[in-house]
This record gives sequence, C-alpha cells and structure tokens, in this order.
Amino acid sequence: MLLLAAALAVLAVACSDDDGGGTTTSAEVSSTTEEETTTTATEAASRSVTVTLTADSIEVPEEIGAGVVEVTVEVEAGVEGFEGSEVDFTKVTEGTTEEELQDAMTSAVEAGPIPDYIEANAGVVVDGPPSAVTLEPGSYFVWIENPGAFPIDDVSDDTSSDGTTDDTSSDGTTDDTSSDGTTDDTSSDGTTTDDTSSDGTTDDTSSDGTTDDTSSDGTTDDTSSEDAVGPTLLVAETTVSGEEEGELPETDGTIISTDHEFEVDVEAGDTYTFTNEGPDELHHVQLFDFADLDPAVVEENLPEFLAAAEEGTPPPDAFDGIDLQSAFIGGSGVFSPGLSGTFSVPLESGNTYAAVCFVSDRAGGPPHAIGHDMFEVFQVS
Ligand SMILES: [Cu+2]
Repeated sequence: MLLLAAALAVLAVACSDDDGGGTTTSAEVSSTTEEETTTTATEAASRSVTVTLTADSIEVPEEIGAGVVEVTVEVEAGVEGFEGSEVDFTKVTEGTTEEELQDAMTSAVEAGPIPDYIEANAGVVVDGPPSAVTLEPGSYFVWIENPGAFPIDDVSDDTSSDGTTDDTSSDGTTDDTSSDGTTDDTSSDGTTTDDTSSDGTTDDTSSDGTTDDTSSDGTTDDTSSEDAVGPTLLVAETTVSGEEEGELPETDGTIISTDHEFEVDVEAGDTYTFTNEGPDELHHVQLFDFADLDPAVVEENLPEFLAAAEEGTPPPDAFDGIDLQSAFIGGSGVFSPGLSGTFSVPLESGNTYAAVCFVSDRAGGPPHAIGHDMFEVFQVS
C-alpha cells in the first residue's frame, strides 16, 4: 500500500512537472522540499542527494535535479552488509514496474539481456566519500542489492510484490512481452526454489498485467512462502527533472570506456572520473592492484587470471599468490553511454594496475573482460 501511494505520488509529480515546471512540483512535495522551494523558484529539486540505507529499505528524495548530482550514501547505524555494494540510479521507461526492474537486474546478473525499458544507468559505491554522477531527466528507480534477502515466511513481502502490481495498470503492455523473455531468469533468482512453482505461474505473472495480480501473486507467494527469499533488490522511486546543470569536480584522472575498450589517463591519487562513451553498451571500471609486478607480465597473464577467477581455479603462477579478491581495490558504478561519475580508489605511484569491465552486453553474453578482453593494464607514474 505504501508503495502504491509512493508510486502514485511520483506519477502525480511527474505529470504536474510536465505542465508547470519545477515550481508547482516542489509545492506538491511540500513536506520534504518546502524549504528548497523558497531558495530558487526555478530550481526546486536538489542536486545534492542523500541515499539512506536501512536493513530493509532505501530512501531517496522524491525529486532530484538533472545534471551533475552529488550523492552521499548513509547507512543506518548498526546495519551491515552494504559494504562495497553499488547504489544504482536506473532510468526506466515511464510505467515500468519494480517487478520489471527486479527481473531486468536478475537477468543482467545472469549474463542475460538487459531489456529496453532500462534506458540509462549511473551508479555509486556505498563506501567512501560522496560521488558526483550525471543524471538525465526521467523516471528512476534507485536500488541496491538487498543483503538481507533471506528465507521468509512473511506476508509483508507479498505486499511489496503487490506494490509493484499497482503499476500494473500502466504496464500491462510492456510487461508481458518482456517478462516472458526474462521472467524465467527472474524467478530463478528472486525466488530460487519457487521457480518451479512460479515458472508454471510465470505466465500468470505476465497475465498479471491484467488484474489478477493480487490473486496470482497471492497464490504464488503463499505456495512458496516457506522457501521464498526476501526481495532481491531494495528499491525506491524518484524523478529527475529540470535543465541539466553543473560540472563534475576535478579529480586525479579519467578512465574512459568505449565499446569495448578503456582509455586510462591517471596520476597517483584517490579520486577519479569514469565516463562511458559507448556508443551502445553499459560499462564500469573495476581496478586491481598488482603492486610492483611488471605490467607486461600482468598483461600477458590477465586473461588466465580472470578465467581462473571465474572457474575457481588457482591464479597463474606469475601472480605469486595474488588473487582477484586480494588485488581488488574498488571501482566505479555502472554507467550507460554518455554518463559519468566520480569514484574513489587509492592509486600509488609506481604500481601496476588493471582496469577491468565485468558488465555484459545489452544483448546478453559473457562479462566484457572475458568476451571482449575489456581490460587495460597500466602503471601509475
Ligand atoms: Cu564493459
């Protein structure tokens, strides 16, 4: 119910925005943004945003200004499990449901296709100082993987999935088509064991589009409630609006991705800018520190190193006990073409690093590092 209310509120805001611009919008969101309204009439939505993570929720402002946005991620005291995770700002086709988002991300993680209703993405990593990202106007889901996804025997979850159902009205259309392709993947993750049962019912899901949602959700959930898991993602909705403004802050260097290569231009430091120049695919950069190893040796052995990590076999001898986990020092969020963001990693003078992309093509397939040799070995001067 809460979700329904939130969804409607966002819709209302989006509509009023179309007619009246930023001013009316902020008035309607009054409770949260009243103070900001008074600062600038034309610039109601803030470009400095705090994302709050709790054990079972993610909270963001209902409206964010387009352009360069500074994102601070706060984790509620005592809550664990978000370390190193990524908060994604995912622009979706208006009317896309939370369930479709869950489906899409589950599919993406399984190297499946990324559906067209995922229009753009910018990500920030939970740890570290605030990151600046570029956001284009549109309807967004802001989400993070739920570290608390655990077997439940709880109706409240049905509520959340019902919450998605509400959007139904608007989705009926897109859902069915896309969910048929993806739903199977979906169900296999979100609800591991239910798959069997829900695969049977998956079609119901697509037909949910109509009105049965409540009933069919009710059914599937009930059947599987004993071995169901919590929602795979914690999700909030927001609207990004207004003129795109602002400039990314100066950093210690840039890493640019194209389909499917990196261009690295960095000096020693701790904050860098990642830009995805596309033209088509989503990318990120993940950085691995090989200390004083010869760049040529790293270059030669990296494919075997990555393959070994994927297959769970020992790393090549040349790496002298360095494995993927121990070498990993962090990286950027995932960005769609045309978008940028800052991220924090420590790069030391003299060390050898590898920039690696593990994202798959929109059409599906292996991680870019494996399928397209998308990595770049470099030494910081
Ligand atoms: Cu990539």
